[in-house]
Amino acid sequence: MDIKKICVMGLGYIGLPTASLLANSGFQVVGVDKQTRLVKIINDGGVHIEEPGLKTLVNAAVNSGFLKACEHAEKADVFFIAVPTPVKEDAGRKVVDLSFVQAAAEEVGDYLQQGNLVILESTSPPKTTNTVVGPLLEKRSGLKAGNDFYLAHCPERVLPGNTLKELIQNNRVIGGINPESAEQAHSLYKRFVEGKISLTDATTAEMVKLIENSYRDVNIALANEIAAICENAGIDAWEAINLANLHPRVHLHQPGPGVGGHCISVDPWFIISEFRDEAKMIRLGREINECQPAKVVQFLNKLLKGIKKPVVTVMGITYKGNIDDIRESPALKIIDELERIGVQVKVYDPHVMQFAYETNNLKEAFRGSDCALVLADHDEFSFLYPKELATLMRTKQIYDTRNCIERNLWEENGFRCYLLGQGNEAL
Ligand code: SAJ
Repeated sequence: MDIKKICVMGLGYIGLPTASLLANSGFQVVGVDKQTRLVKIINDGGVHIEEPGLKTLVNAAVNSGFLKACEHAEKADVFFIAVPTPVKEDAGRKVVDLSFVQAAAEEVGDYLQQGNLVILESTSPPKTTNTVVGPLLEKRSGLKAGNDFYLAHCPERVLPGNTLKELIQNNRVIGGINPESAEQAHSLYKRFVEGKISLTDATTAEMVKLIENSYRDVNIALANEIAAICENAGIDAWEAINLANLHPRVHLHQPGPGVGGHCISVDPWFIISEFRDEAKMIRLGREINECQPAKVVQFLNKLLKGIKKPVVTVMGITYKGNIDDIRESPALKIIDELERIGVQVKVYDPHVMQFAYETNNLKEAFRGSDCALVLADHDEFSFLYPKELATLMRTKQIYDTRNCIERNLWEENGFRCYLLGQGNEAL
């Protein structure tokens, strides 16, 4: 198949890096997004998300004329669908919201031609490619999937914060609706992927992606449970987990204030909602992780006991460190709950410019505070100067839920330091 032009539906955390990588690989790329503001930013060579190296890549792609952003699809040889698949509440149950995938598939269907290849990259429940995307494409185009055009699912696997490297280096799984579709997708991916590419059917590929994120969610839940046990037993969970991980067949993840982001906190629901009887452990993992923010507030409450009109400085509101993404961040639940119980919250996050709550500069966030609460492990936090911050605070305490601060330094400057997952006899 001679590929000259590629249309990428969705210019978010996956679509934009993919589109710019393809453009810089010499393909003519049209990136499609429904947000006018975003289309303009990209066509001006800018980016709307923080991701190392992305701005340079987008700038080069736009300036070379190989990438343009539009609000509507165009005829092309290949179509990528990289739109969000969030969860929604339906009769009290969390189920996948496929509306963005459906809308993208319908639009692609309008431009689809004989011999084209369509690739679904969005994380999707098993059978979505075969029973949702395929039929919509067929209906809108009048063509037959597998005969007139190729269709494959190739789930994205990149880690935000390391996207550009992982887009090229990660191993990939490609699932075709038939072997020819998988082969066609393979011939495209091998032009920019250095990792191993494995071919399978579309439904297996969908399941593989959900298994990966469910594995990580359950593993983090186990770490969070171990943290609670260690707190009770007066042991440092971080040390215990690190030591256990020295075993060649143990790979425990880290505890924290909860699991956020648009993937790990979302994707396990795609399995739970469809396989209610079977997905027992995956559900429990989700429940444990969803309870972490409440546990953080519970512990914080002990530190604020006896303080009238307590003030807390939240350090980092993103779902993890060194990114600007606040989607599903545990910080949101924690701040809401603190405000509900009458704690004044001051937010400091050097990565986030816009937030539902007012963000403060560093000094303002620490002024009059009774406890600093570290929720995201931004690198900047290890360069803070506790001596100066100590003079601003009313009560010198810091509660680190990520094990990322230079504890000795804070203690030397008069702070009482608390760590999630570490037993503390004084409390
Ligand atoms: N977290 C912990 N403890 C850990 C690791 C993570 O509490 O040991 C928390 C983080 O703080 C964060 C959440 O989990 O709140 C998720 O972060 P993450 O770094 O585990 O994952 P994501 O959501 O940024 O990206 C994941 C990745 N999946 C896997 O590693 C299996 C990525 O490769 C996927 O492409 C991405 O989901 C996705 O788009 O599905």
